[in-house]
Amino acid sequence: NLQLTKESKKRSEKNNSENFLNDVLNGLHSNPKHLSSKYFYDKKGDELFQKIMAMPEYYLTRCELDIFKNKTEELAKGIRSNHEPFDLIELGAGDAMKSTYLLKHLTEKGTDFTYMPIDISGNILSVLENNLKMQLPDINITPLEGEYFQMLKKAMKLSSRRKVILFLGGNIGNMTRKEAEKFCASLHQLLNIEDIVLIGFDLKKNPFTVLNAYSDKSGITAEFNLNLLSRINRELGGNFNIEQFEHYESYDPITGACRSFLISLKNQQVKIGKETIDFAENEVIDMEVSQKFSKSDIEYLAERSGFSIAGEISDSKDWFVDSIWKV
Ligand code: AVI
Repeated sequence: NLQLTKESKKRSEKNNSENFLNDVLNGLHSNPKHLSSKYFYDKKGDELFQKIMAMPEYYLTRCELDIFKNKTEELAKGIRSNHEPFDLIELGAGDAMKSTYLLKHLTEKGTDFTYMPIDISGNILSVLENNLKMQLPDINITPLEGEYFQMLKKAMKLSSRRKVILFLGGNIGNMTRKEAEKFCASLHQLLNIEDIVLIGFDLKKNPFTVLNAYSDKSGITAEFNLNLLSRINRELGGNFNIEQFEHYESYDPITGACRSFLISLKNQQVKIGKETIDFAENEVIDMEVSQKFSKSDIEYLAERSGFSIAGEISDSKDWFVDSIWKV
């Protein structure tokens, strides 16, 4: 049995690295060139993201933490239904810093639930599991490593209890508007009538505040982006010269799209395995979108994907909102 598990793990690692290679080559052979920010999170990327969350400019984590620390009862009320047992599934759980407040509250109230954190990074999931077992030794936890929908389907098979989905941190903002709509519609299809989604949105605000959060003076966000090129070097046999690329951030306060790019500083050729990619001087790679929303943008997204809004809980500055959606 152990042998089987090992083999299936090896197979899935091979699949993952093949997908990574295909996505990278497709992206870099496109015009404009693009890479997917879902690949930011290797071990180094996880560390850099932890540093980002601690930066003074990066307000998102603190705002949502404010909600989870100070409005825990409101959150719990929003997701509980007649005190029935449920599965609490967190998409992109990371280190679960914020959700731990909710988990603690639910545990103290004697709520019957299983916590199922889903993350693409097995590394961060084991950190999370160790931390939680120390803080809340009695919690039922089933970590699921992989892509959101694959793991959600797995979670659906594991139990038939009511589901509460947490999708925090403004992760939805890392999808384009179209992708977000598709994602929410697929989520809606998968869920049942009593299920609830709690989803975090970073709100449109002073454009300087947003831009500064993604173009910090210390250069951590730049390093976070450049690390993907290093990861390609390490894992796919690339030879990017990191010094020859520079991070550029833009924010459009009308559409709410905050976007990260890497600029090639000269004409250059980069090898990835046997493939060669040409870069012109000043050519950009589109790296990431971090979409900001107005409250009506959120309503529109909920409606378009078949959900109705049952409540919204904001931080004290009204910069971030956790929206409660009913199927
Ligand atoms: C994970 N995600 C919500 C972050 C964001 O704000 O878009 C990723 C990030 N990129 C740069 N800084 C933080």
